[in-house]
Order: sequence, then C-alpha cells, then structure tokens
Amino acid sequence: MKKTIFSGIQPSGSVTLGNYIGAMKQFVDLQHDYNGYFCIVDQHAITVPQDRLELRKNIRNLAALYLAVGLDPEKATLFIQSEVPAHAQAGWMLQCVAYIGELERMTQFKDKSKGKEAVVSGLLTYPPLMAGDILLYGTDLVPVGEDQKQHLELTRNLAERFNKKYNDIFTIPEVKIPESGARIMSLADPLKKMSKSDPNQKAYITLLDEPKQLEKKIKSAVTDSEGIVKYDKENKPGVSNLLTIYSILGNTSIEDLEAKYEGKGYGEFKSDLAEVVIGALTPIQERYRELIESDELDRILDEGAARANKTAGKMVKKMENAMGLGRKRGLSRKVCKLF
Ligand code: ATP
Ligand code: LTN
Repeated sequence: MKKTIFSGIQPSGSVTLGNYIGAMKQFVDLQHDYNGYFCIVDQHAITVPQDRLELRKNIRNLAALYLAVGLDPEKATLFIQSEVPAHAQAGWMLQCVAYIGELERMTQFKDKSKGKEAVVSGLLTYPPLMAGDILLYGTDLVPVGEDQKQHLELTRNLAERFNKKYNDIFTIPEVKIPESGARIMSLADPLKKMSKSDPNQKAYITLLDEPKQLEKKIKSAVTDSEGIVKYDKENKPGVSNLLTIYSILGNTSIEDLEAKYEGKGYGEFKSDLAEVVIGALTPIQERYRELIESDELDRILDEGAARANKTAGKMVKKMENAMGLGRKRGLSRKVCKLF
C-alpha cells in the first residue's frame, strides 16, 4: 500500500516563489508515489487579521494554483480545511495534550506575536491544529520548507504523548525538507525568509506576477557591491539566494552558473534570471487562468472535501473513543455516517 503525505499552505496572501520552491514543487514530485492530501489551511490563516473578501479570494487562488503547478486531482486529494470539521475537532483535543510552555517556545509564535499588544490565543494554539491536520490522515511524510521543522517536531511529540497516554492510534510522521531551496530569502532583505505576508511587495515574487513586475523585482533585488556572481551564504546572502532560485528553476547547478557568469556583473545575471523565472511561471499562469473561474475547480474541491471528511471523520472518532468523549454506542454510528 502507498504511504501517505500531507501538507498545507495558508491562504494568507499571494502564493510566493518561496512557497513554490520550498513546498509545492515537492508535492508535485511526490504525488505519484504517495497517497497525497493537500490542504488550504484557512483556519490557520485567521490566526492573524484577514479581510473576509480577500481571504475568500486567496482561498480560491491557492486552490487554482495547487492544480496549476501540476497537482493531479485523480492522484491527490485537494481540499479546504474549514470544509472538514474534523480538523477543528482534532485541534481541540490536541490542545488538551499540548503544554503552554512548549507552544510559547515556537519561533513562529514568537515572531508573529512580537511587539503586539493583544495576541489572539489562536496564534499560540496554532501548532496543535497543524498537528491535527497531519495526524488525522495517518500521515507518514510531511513535505514542507525549513521554517516548519519545529512545528513538525512538536507534532511528533504530541502524537507520541497521545499514543502513550490514551491509545496507540497515531502514525508518527517524518518531515521532508528539500535539499535545495528549503528557505528562499526575501529580495529586499536576504537575511529574512521570503514571506507572502511581508508588507513590502518588493520582498517577494508571487506565482501570478506579470513578466514586467518579475523583471522589475529581480532587477531591484538586494545584492552587494562586489559584482561577483558567487555562492557564499554568509557573506553574499542576496546573490546566493538568486543563485539558488536560478539553479532550481533553470535546472542548472550552482557551479555551472558561477562559471557562466565569471567576470560578468550582476546586470546580465539578473536579466537572465528574470527570463528563467518568467519561463517557469508562464505555463503556471496560463493553467491558473483556465481554472480560476471554472466549475471544474469547485468540483475538485467538493470531491476533495468528501474524501477528506471520510478519512478524517474516522480518525476523530478514534480520538474521541481513546479520550472517552461522547457515548460508546448509539449516536456514534450515525455521527460517523455524517462525515
Ligand atoms: P505567512 O507569511 O503568511 O506566514 P508563508 O509565505 O510563510 O506565509 P505558509 O503558508 O506559512 O507560507 O507556508 C506554506 C509552505 O511554504 C510551508 O511548507 C513553508 O515551509 C513553505 N515556505 C514558506 N515560505 C518559504 C520560503 N521562503 N522558502 C521555502 N519554503 C517556504
Ligand atoms: N504551519 C504551516 C501551514 C500548515 C501545514 C499544516 C503544513 C498548516 N497545517 C500541515 C504542513 C502540514 C505554515 O505556516 N507554513
């Protein structure tokens, strides 16, 4: 039997090149060998303020982009988290297993709550919800970018704790981080992660940027004054980040790129990189345009939600039984049927 992979992306803005290289590209490669579940984690997105109309738009855009980059709905299950109630249910049960101290140690919580006067409790309890996402499907492997490593470690701990304390029902998932491109950096500040919720639009490339915008953003990417195209993460973080992007999207090794641009300045390097990025994104954008207004997209999401509800509903029942929630008989069969 095929093993299971699960991953999620927040509809918290426009999908970036970082999301694509760090996460989505892996999903497409892995979907042939695994039973894949890919989720639009809208309940995670509301841990920070969202405009309701923007959120709705971002959910649909993200769904279309999952497919446009090459996810095959015949092979993988694509669905929206809030359409599968088991996620919130599992998230609650796992909150009752997680310690406040371990949640406060999460770097994403520290970063996102820094300097804020009022911090919503969902920002703190985000990781047990994420653990629920993963554990509901008996997930073996979770492909993510490097920033999610700590959340995955916590997921494993929560699963082990639950298994020991209640009943041995969860598979302990492994994390899969790409060898190259696990942390694409901001174009405006190459010491920071490229992030879709960065207030500075020049900091990130989105999968839907027009060719002109792409060219402009790449040309204005922060580098250094040395003028040497060389990979050196410590001393040349900007150039190294651009080399990583070029090497992955252009299918060329970094050594070959260094040789190609030896003795040449950043101008030529950046304009070639813009061409490579435009070449990689154009077919994705074309497919996206076909999908975004289509009924096909709704049909795929409906089917995805039905499949996910079936699997996740069974696991929620197992969790409730393990913890002693509800009644042992009667309602349970009916409730199972609902999912
Ligand atoms: P936000 O800024 O709203 O927190 P984000 O851009 O960091 O969002 P997520 O939805 O949190 O994106 O992440 C989706 C997936 O993309 C995760 O697997 C994450 O590790 C990966 N990812 C996000 N940013 C990058 C990046 N800069 N480089 C590589 N992978 C990334
Ligand atoms: N926390 C992740 C998004 C996310 C996720 C998941 C990733 C939510 N649930 C389950 C993998 C598996 C993020 O911020 N990138």
